[in-house]
Amino acid sequence: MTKGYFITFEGGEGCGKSTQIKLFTEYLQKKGIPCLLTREPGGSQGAEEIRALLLKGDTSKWDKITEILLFSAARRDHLVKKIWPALEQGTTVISDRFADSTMAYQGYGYGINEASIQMVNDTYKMIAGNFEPDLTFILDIAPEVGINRSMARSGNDEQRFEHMDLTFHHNLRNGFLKIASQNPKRYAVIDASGSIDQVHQDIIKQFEERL
Ligand code: Z5A
Repeated sequence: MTKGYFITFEGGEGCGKSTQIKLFTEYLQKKGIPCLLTREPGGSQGAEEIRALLLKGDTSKWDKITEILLFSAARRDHLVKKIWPALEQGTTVISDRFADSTMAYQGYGYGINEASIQMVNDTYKMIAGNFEPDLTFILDIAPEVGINRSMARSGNDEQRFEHMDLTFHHNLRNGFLKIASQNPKRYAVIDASGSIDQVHQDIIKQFEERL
């Protein structure tokens, strides 16, 4: 049996990942491609429990190393319980965030810190070896626009990272662009400032050209 593709969506706050993933999944389903939609942090029962620890509460709740370890523990559970078994069965897995978020948020968000970047890389190797997504979409948007979009939504108490200062969000955006520039074959940077339909069309174009 052929393995499924692993496709991830990344980007800063309110870049429109959830909106675009839903449209992309519908597009794959119409083509008859079996697919599974999941998210990080979370996606498996244990990882969803860790998600609540990470996303609720004060911005300074965890020190940086603890935060990297918690995201990584959640990712390991998600890989073992959900992502790897689905890929083995030939299902294409689409994840709303994955390991590039750890590099961008925990590695670059607080300002470039070689020790944190090294730790993010080392921890990933420990939990996942050489496994990586086949394709990653980075939805790029000015932080001011993205934060306004996400703050406009009501009833969301998972706002620990939205409350980081603007410098953090600019570091984050630059971090994602730096990650993408290191491997243009795997990363497709999408301008997320256009309309929902424009962004969707760009994603489909990149997907068809690359996979
Ligand atoms: N995090 C981390 O630090 N380290 C890690 O390793 C991982 C995660 C895995 C949870 O992620 C947090 O965890 C995240 C990083 C951190 N930081 N935060 N917060 P999340 O994915 O659950 O949360 P999020 O990034 O904030 O996603 P979101 O709020 O769900 O936003 P989104 O998925 O990017 O956008 P959306 O829900 O599709 O759209 C937001 C709003 O904009 C909504 O009202 C839409 O209708 C609207 N929208 C969408 N597209 C458009 C366009 N094109 N035009 C106009 N309006 C639009």
